[in-house]
Amino acid sequence: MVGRLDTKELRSMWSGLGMNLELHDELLRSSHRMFAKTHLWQKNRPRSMELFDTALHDSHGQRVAEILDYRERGGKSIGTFCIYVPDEIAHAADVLPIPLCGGSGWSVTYADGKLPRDICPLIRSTFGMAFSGTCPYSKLKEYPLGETTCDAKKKTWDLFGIRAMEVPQKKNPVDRDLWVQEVRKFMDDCVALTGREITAENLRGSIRKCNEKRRVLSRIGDFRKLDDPPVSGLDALLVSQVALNMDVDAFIEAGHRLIAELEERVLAGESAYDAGGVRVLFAGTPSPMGFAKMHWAAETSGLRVVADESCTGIRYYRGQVPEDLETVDGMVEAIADRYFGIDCPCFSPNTERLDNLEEIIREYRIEGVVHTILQFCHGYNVEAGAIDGRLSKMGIPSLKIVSDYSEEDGEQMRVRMEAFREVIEAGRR
Ligand code: BJ8
Repeated sequence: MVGRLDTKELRSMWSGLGMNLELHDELLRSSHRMFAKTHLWQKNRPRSMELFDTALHDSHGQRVAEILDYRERGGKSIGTFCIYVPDEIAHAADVLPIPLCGGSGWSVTYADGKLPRDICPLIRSTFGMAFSGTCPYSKLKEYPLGETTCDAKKKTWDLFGIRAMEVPQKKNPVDRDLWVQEVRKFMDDCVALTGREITAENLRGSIRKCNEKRRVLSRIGDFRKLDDPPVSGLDALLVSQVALNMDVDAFIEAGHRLIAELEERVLAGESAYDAGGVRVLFAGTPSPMGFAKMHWAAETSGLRVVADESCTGIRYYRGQVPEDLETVDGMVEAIADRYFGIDCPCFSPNTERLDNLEEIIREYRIEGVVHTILQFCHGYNVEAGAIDGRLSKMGIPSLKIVSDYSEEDGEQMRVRMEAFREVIEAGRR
């Protein structure tokens, strides 16, 4: 357990990691300003959201100190960029997966010159942080591990010599076999890093822990199905964002505290929202902090974001791994199958996603869908057309917004969200 670091100690830690302190101060100022704007206007937040606010602010500070301490005690870690990397296996081998996806508009231009400007801002932002010396995790890993999802990512791994797991592009039996082999290889690589043998017992323990984390997220999601959700879409998104990097045990504990409070709020009839509002689903690319402006624009325009289907939403926690399997082999296959079920648009065809969306729309009584798409993400952008085909059969209106992590278009987005709310309200009459 690492004691809480004061400002002087944090700065000395960042210097020790070779970071550019001046630029990092700028990055922190920009993130804090953005967070205050997008989240702190909310009037009736659950008290326990403080735990997640702190975890978010700690992601470049106290969390880094925890990981440094863990590594000094002999622990190993790898950097990841996608939810296809199976946490269960990494944890069972005592390897800590650190999510490296950037999500700040501030760092995007620092990738210019090394990456084209007309590719996804998620990739530019991630590498912009590394190139500007503002990513505290640059030195905190044995290696970064990419994955063969979209073209922009694949070519970036090639350019910088980053190894990658092969995620197949189709879901036929032959693709499933390939994926199981990749997961086995990942296990061998993790074991080679730490020398810790993976036994049925430690793998089962790791499966249970990851399942519990998903159960917590799913339970928080369930509260959003209520007529008057006790937690806002903005705060539910924050919980998911934090879940990616927070220590798993600490996250589970904080999640249970939030759940207990939400139960009390439901009994007391306390909602996160004012009366009225239209229930919408956000569908599309992952939403790191730089994209929370979309939730802000919606929830300050009378829309209630009651479900997120993205990798910072239901896609991250849907599907569990059975906990009663006997052998390591059986567990590895079950883990591979759970991850193979993820419905990312990198798959062709991806009808699973349409079916999953239909189910979410029914369960959460969705009145409209907002496609939130990161600029230059062709997978999500093109797939929105297929989704709209399914939505029109269900009589559900949709709105597509393509944007990046910059702050400039926030007001313009609010105008579009307000107009969308009016369309849905008019349809109710
Ligand atoms: S499972 S969505 S985390 S790949 S937004 S970099 S796809 S151009 S992030 Fe993703 Fe895994 Fe799929 Fe989820 Fe490319 Fe699109 Fe950028 Fe993306």
